[in-house]
Parts: sequence; C-alpha cells; structure tokens
Amino acid sequence: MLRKVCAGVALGLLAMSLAACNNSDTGGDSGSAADEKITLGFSQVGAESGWRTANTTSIKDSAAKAGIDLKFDDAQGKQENQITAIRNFIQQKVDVIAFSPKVETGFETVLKEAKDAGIPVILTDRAVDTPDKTLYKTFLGSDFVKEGKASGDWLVNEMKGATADVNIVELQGTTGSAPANDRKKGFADAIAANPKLKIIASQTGNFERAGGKAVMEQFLKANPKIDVLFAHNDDMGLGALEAITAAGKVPGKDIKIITIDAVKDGMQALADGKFNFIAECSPLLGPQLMELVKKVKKGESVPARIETQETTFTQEQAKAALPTRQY
Ligand code: GYE
Repeated sequence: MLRKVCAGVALGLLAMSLAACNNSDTGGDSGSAADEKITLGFSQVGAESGWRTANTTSIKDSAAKAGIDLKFDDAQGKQENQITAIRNFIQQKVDVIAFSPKVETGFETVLKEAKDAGIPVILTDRAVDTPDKTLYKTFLGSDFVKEGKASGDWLVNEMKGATADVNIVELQGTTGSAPANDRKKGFADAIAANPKLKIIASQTGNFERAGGKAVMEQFLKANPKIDVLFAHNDDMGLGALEAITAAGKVPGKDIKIITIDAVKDGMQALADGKFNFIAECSPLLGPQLMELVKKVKKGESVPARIETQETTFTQEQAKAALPTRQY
C-alpha cells in the first residue's frame, strides 16, 4: 500500500517536472503570427560518416519542405566550432536552436546562454550529460545503449556453443560522444552473459573509415587470433574490411563483423556476406525535428524524450531490405 502511494507521488512529481520542463515560454520574439517564417539555427557535428551525410540531407530537405528558414553550420568535427556556431545563432536571435552535440560534456555554459536569451534548444541525435534538464526542450534520437545491447545479444546467441575463448576487438566511435559511450556499455553488458566472450582490444576510430582501417591494422598486428570485430558504426567497419583483407583473412568468416547504422554501404557489405550483423540507427530525423521546432516556437509542450524507432539486420534481412533502402 505504502509502495503504491509512493509510486503515485513519484509519478505525480515526474509529471509536474515534465510539465515544468516543457511548458516554459518560447522566448525570443513574442506574438508569433501564423505566417511568420521560423528561423532555425542548426549546428551539425561534421561529415565523418555516411550516417552523418544522410542526417544532414534529411535536415536540409525537411526544413525546406516545412518552410523553415534554416541556418546550417558544419562544425567540422570540432566542439569549439559548435559552441561558436551556437553563440552566433544567439546573436542573430534565431527562433529555435537545434544541434547534435559532438560529445556529452562541455556545452552547459553555452546552453545557459541560449536559455538566458530566451531561445529554446532541441537536442537531436546525440545527448549532453547534464543534471539541468531545463537547458533544452527535448532530445530526439536513438537509444544507443539498446543498439549496443542488440549487437551483443546477437553475438551471445551466435557463439552459444563456443568451447574456446572468443576474442573480440572493438572500434569505438568518437571519444566522449554519447553513441560511443552508450554502445560500448550496451555491448559489454550483453556479452557479460558468456565469460568466453572477451574484448581483447578496444580503441577509437573516430567514426571514420580511415580511422577504422588504421586501428584495425594495429589490432591485427598485435593479436594473432581475432574472432570478432564490433565496430560502433558501418564506416569504421568498412575501413576495417580493407585491413582484414590485406592481412589475408576473410571478413565475415575468419573474423565476424558487427556494426551499427545500416547505411547503404554497410547494408551492401552485410548482403555480400562481409559483415554479419548490423543494428540500425536511423539518420532520418529531419521531419520529426521540424515538427518539434514548430511546436516549441508556438510554446506548445513536447515530450522530454523522443526515441527513434529502429530494427536490426542479418545477412538475409539485408538482402531483402537493400532495394528499398533510403540511405
Ligand atoms: O552512428 C555514426 C555517426 O551520432 C548516431 O555518428 C550518430 C553516429 C553514427 O558518425 O556513424
């Protein structure tokens, strides 16, 4: 009984705090006429991967379709450029700011500046790690822990009959980024189910093909027996393919490869039998983002968290999905 009451109170408080987060004023210019064009400042991380390119296209196309005036800044992989871009958007008095934070920490000051200027902020794709949830209106993007866990669960099942140790190497995404931190965690948690599954080396390849290739070369030199590669995105997996082939090994057979994203090139590698499994991460966030921008500008409440719907692919499923794949 007491537990029930407590749960009720906790839920009530949660609802109140959500309402507090979501119902604050839109700030900026008041008296929004229905036909007034909304200005959105968007700071993109860079162009490190196929995923990122598809994400940028989705955002630009949907802004145009929604009649939103988009000020787009490419930070070229640098957090300091993102901070500068956000400061510029504040100075230009845009209606809404959205961005995909490169890493989880170090954005609090500039987020506070946007809040003080009355400009609502929407996080897309990646989150920031801050206790102050009033610094942004909502976070639209994937659950990266789930993606890592789906990858690990597949491996646990695939290796269930293993009698010897299974040596895994891991190519991590950008150090300090939400997807790198969370995918690592989800995968590690899942493979803990079988002590034979061992991560013998783990290093960042920065979500880039070149990084994936260079780090995989080192892994292969240092470790005579590698059974599995877990890459935090397709691009690093694709770079690693070159290193694996050059070392005289057969990708997908001698070394099983698991990646995340499911962009076209990754799906092709999976359909061709070079990859073994991909956990999907959708970059097509543009349409939902524009809806949120309009709502936030009007001062309507939005959910604090909007999770992207995703699936996973085996080789057979990739063959079936490829012909109609959008990105
Ligand atoms: O998986 C990777 C990209 O943040 C979800 O960033 C995104 C990740 C994506 O570079 O390919």
